[in-house]
Amino acid sequence: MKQIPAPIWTLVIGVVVTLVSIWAGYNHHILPTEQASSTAPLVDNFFNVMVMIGTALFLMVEGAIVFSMIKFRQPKGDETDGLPIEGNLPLEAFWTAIPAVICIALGVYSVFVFQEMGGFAPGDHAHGHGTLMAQAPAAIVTDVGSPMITEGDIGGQKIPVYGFGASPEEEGNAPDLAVNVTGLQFAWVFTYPDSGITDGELHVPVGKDVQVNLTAQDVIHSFWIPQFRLKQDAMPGQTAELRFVPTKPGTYSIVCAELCGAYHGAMRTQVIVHTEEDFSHWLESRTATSPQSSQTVAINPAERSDADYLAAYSQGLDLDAQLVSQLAHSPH
Ligand SMILES: [Cu+2]
Repeated sequence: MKQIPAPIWTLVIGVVVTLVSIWAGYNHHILPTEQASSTAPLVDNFFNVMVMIGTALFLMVEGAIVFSMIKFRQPKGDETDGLPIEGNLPLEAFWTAIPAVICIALGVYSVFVFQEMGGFAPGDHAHGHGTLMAQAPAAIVTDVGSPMITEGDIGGQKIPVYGFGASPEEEGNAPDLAVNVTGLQFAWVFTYPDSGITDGELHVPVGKDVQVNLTAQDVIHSFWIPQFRLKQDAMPGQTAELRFVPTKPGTYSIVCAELCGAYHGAMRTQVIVHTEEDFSHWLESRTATSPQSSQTVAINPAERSDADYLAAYSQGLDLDAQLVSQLAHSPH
């Protein structure tokens, strides 16, 4: 039988490795399946490409090892040493160059993803001409916790803002909705500067450009929404911005991803992505009803008052008394 020439083998192996790697890149099921924000596909595509490259490298390296183990096995009865091979400059240059090219390409791609996510533009709207000021005069100052947290351009002095700002398409535009978020041991508190609502859960409308202004009252927390593929540290004395567009109505977990104390594990809440109509209903229900009304709590447990929400966490914990009372009597 005629031997199959080496170039044909190389080609066939190359095609098989490529196909298997692409398949693995899209079928690894490592990430949470749901993508619920505009950021999620960007992050996932990047991750998928890394899985593809990783799979190809794994197959080639392991394949070469297994092939060599079989092909170059010591024959029975052969007690001689192997060939004294030392160094192969072209080969070494080749296998140094490939990882270098891969790393640089991934680096460039990651910068592109970072830019698309708004990583280079936190705080940019402070100089923009958007409608934020008209909509939300209190937008830039969180009214929960101390010290007073500001962001953006205050008194001509640029205060550093961390996180993710507007996507390139939205750059210079004000967000559709601003929410101030404070992390404290061991809960998240959400305040809506436009309407004065305070809640223990995050409510956002689908398809809208949402800006979260994130800070912490006591220690560093980390605000993580896995289905949004967003995670940002909440730091005492500093504001971080997270801007995103929720793309899928539903309820998703918000998790503290920074070990912040004894009850860190309980520091969870949820984000409810409403349809636009549901969101305005929620806004109305929250602005029309006094938070002290026990009826609100009784009618819909999902919209418990914040004092109620925090009660579970505050017992025996060192919760800031002022903040809790602020929550209980927050103006509506
Ligand atoms: Cu925490």
